[in-house]
Amino acid sequence: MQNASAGPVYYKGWYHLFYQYNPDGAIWGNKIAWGHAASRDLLRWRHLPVAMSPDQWYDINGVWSGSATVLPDGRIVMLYTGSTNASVQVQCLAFPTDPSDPLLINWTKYENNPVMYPPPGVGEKDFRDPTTAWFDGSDDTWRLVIGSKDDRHAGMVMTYKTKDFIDYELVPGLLHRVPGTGMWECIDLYPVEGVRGIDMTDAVAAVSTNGADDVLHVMKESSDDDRHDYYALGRYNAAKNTWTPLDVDADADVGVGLRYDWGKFYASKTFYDPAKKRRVLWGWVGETDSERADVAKGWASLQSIPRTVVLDTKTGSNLLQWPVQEVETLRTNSTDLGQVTIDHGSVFPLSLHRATQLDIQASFHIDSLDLAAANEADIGYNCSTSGGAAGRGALGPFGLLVLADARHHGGDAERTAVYFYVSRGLDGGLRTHFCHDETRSSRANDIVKRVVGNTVPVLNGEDLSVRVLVDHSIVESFAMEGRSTVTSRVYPTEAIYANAGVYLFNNATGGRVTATSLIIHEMDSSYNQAYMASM
Ligand code: DQQ
Repeated sequence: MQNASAGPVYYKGWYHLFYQYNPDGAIWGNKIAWGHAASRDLLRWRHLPVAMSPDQWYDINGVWSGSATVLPDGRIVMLYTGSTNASVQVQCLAFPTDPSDPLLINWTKYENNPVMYPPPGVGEKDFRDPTTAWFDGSDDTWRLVIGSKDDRHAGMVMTYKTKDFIDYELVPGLLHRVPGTGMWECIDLYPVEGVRGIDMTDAVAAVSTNGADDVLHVMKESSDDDRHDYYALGRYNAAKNTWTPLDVDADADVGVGLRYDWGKFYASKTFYDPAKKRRVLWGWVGETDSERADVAKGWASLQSIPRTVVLDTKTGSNLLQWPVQEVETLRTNSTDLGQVTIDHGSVFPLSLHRATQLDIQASFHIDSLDLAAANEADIGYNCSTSGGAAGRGALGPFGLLVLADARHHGGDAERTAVYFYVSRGLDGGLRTHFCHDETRSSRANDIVKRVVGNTVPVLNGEDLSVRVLVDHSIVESFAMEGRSTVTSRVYPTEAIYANAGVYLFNNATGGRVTATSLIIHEMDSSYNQAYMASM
């Protein structure tokens, strides 16, 4: 079983993914170790030996999540959470045993671990997942943050500073706290700008020298209560140890507002890729079938396709997530279907050679999207509660059916619907929703099937666009250039191999929708191009 990613890092030409791994089975357990894989391109991976096992008093109940910091001289410092023999959460230090090994196969735990204990007032089981550290020139210390919760069920973030990664000092005050959100796992804090990524250390240095904290910083927490990853944009000030959300509305804060992904996506982590000057995000995509099925198949959980993360400079209020460009190297047959108009109440099959692994790029235009139609749009739509792809309205739902039975559609034929639905808000303005309907995705009945999604910002004159990555049992969608994303695990039993198909559909009650552009790339499997052991 794998779970959260831990300590992703780029080192000597290789990307490293460490992840929470139970070598004993397909379920979570008390012997969690760090699994390890490495890649040169984020796509084709070499599985490597377990990097760290629970074998010391301070991590015998689990080598839990953590983060890598690359020091200016190139050395890696790895901080992770150990669950001790008394199940107390402590922070521990480890180093590559052989820094000249680009594969970082062997790891040495620091002899005087642990280096941090839960501070007074913090629960001994509420202190985990240290972040990557960054250098703050204002007092020449490295800073890092750790998530927790207080005794009133508020999620919170504490800052530590250190000069040598051995002695740590708790910085007074909390970096952030949001009532009612419970335990915050796998905190991430990083700067974002438009177009390309910047390193945390560079951003903090810019603030220290310019005195202006104008670089936006994302704060992300993984809510243990509901198992979703929430973020907000804000201003970070290292000297004052403050992070202030841009949007001060209580319902827009970390833990209650924006999510990275509205589907199955949790305990994610980013890292800065110095080779391509970008920030890369990975999420843990768990199973939605039963534990019994996972045990039977002998494995559980995926990592999402790695995503670049930048600020959406058009809206200024959200991130843009997009599959790393390397994904495009897996494209094989590409079909440009040009313009297709879909009448209300109709379904349009697309003729493809193979539809189990796809990269679909589609843009839609509602032909009747004028004021009259807007007045018809229904109020208060909600992806999860408004009837899914079968619930009909004036301006939706319309979009794609993927991993859909190519032999017949409708009724109980298997399909996963990826769609837009335009409705009216209480203020009369239009709202665009982007949703996945998983309820018909499989005939198997031991699966959690839901309708998931949320509103997505659409600016004046923009068509409704989506990129959908399909890979047998996972559908990852990026709406409006990545303003909103939805990931679904689906388990078709009939819409598989040659019987898998793709349809366009428009289930609105009136009007027409035009797919103004529709390009479908069939994708190769990265396994077909795996590294040889000798590489
Ligand atoms: N699970 C890990 C923790 C992390 C959580 C333990 C994420 O480090 O907080 O496996 O699911």
